Amino acid sequence: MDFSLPESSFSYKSCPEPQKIQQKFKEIISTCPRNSEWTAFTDLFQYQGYWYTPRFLEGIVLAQQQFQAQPHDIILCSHPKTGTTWLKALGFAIMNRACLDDSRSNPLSVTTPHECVPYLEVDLYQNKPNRYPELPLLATHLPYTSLPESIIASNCKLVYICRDPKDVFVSLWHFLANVKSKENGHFPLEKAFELFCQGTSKNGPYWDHVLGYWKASLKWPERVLFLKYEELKKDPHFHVKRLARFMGCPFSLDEEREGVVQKTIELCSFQNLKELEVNKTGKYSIFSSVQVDNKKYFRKGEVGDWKNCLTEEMKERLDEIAAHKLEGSGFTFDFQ
Ligand code: PAP
Repeated sequence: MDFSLPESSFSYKSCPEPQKIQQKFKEIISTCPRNSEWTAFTDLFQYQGYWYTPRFLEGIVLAQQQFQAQPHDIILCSHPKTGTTWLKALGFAIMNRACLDDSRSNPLSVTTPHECVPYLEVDLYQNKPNRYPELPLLATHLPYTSLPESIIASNCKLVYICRDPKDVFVSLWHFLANVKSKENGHFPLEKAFELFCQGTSKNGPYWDHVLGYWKASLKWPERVLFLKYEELKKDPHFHVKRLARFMGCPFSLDEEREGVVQKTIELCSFQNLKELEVNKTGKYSIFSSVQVDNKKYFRKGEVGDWKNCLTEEMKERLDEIAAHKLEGSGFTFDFQ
């Protein structure tokens, strides 16, 4: 596969009526519920039951209006901080395993996983085509019920990853912690926790996000693969093979014998990715004016790090909320 990024290879329809979409976005943002307590850059806006920053919301409206999924597309879906970066790396490595041996030209060694697999809502919004033309992988933080209609209609495959809510919250809080709040102070853990519990956090409520994909995976198991971060950590060999099979590119017996599964796991491991120069010093442009240090996507990569941040009371509360919200669904988190 040619790993050079073409200037304009996007498979999205070019936007025929930008003003109409801009108008729709303005209408939505002027009428939807608004919350001023969430930290950092801006208020959050509630759209179709979930909370977003205005920039993401604009990208979502664009994606919903414009995105044309292809039947062979594979969309990597997740709530923020549940293992997106890892899943992007694994998806990319599995699909391109025949050409990843040369570490100098291997994209996963020289670019961050976020550049290997673009975000649907972010990249559409940015209008900066950066999709590998032969690679059917895209990622999104959108909840199942807000996915563009063409994704559902095209029958393309979805892979979802979820994680213990306590670790999701702690990861999210650390990510935001050194971003200044509107009052120019840090975002207090207790305040962030309260909002996360209420579901008023970026892309929240988290449990609704999980439930949407969980139900879809029960209904259409051949179309929606549901993964848990904790299970992937515990038995990467099993789940990486499962992922490859689901994506339509199973590992052959020869590949298994030659250790290709293990190599893929090691290439995408937290330790390997974290130590790469690009992930230690590089930056990822979420939007043209917002750059994030790549190293912020590689903090600890552990199961149960919440124990270093949350009190027993906070643990009980979050576990209880999650158990209550998921009651009757047949789904449980792997609580640690
Ligand atoms: P995003 O939604 O902003 O892209 P996402 O990748 O979903 O973030 O989550 C980041 C978390 O995944 C971080 O967790 P932590 O804060 O608890 O440490 C990050 O360390 C972890 N992570 C990143 N890459 C990997 C990996 N290869 N293996 C395991 N965990 C990883």
